[in-house]
Amino acid sequence: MSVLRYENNPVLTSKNVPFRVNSIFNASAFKIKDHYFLLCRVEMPDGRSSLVLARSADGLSFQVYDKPCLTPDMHEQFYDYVEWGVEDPRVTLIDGRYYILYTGYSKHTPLVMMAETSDFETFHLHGPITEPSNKDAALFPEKINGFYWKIDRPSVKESRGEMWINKSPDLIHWGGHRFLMSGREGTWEEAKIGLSSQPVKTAKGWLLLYHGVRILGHAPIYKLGVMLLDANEPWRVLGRSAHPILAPETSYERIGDVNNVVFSTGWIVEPDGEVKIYYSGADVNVCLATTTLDYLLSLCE
Ligand code: M1P
Repeated sequence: MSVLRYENNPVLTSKNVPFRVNSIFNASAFKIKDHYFLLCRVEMPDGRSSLVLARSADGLSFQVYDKPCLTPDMHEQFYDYVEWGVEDPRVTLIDGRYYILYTGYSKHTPLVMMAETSDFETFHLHGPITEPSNKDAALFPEKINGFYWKIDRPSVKESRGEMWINKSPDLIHWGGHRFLMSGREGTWEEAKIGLSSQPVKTAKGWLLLYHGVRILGHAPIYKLGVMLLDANEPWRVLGRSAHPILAPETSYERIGDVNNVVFSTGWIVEPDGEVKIYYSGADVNVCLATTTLDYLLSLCE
């Protein structure tokens, strides 16, 4: 087994969006009943990003909604922190409600915002839940040791790129910050790493997708890896893939707004153990690759 690209990739491009955008990419993925949903980042003509939903009956063919559901202008008292866009959503279902962690981009540099919804029509906006600079964040889907847990990536501009983990009694107040993982020197992930998709509970621990970056010449190459955290002590890394599980190879991953990027913010684990990884190529589309939970876990041994 390996990770297989869907033959009809990309599943979404700007041509599938029923309003004017520069691009659609970096989609979080989840299922409601038997329907598949992607919460996608759309870069609007002015260069600022918003979030829009897309829906599918089979996880392959998606219909994009006719307008964004979350925009910078909807943020009212938090506008200062999202003035330049809302980006890269990661959705986690906790106790029947959807919590979206996303990047708020502004003159303050990126930080992590949180919104809560049950229907993706009305949102309770919690505002920033980290200080700047921070991004690449997602919540765990359940309490562990009596606390909610979050992974994020504090970074001062581009000079740091490590994943950290922290906990909260109420999803608002965060503490207990711990270093989680950095990129391995001299490898595909040496420049920086960050969480890709929300943690998934398995019999062996918490499985996570992450991205690693290496700079070749002056340009970054983004690839995907997997890692496994202890079920009860999620700050303990049990294993990680030695090699990337997906790297830019095809023209739709090699050429775009940012060349040589595969970047994911969402995956779905099916009841039979199939894993659908939704990812973006070159920051201009949404693509699909499939694999199995067993294969990804075997890479973390
Ligand atoms: O261009 C690839 C990605 O670069 C950034 O991600 P990170 O800060 O983790 O390196 C983000 O701008 C992301 O949106 C983009 O896809």
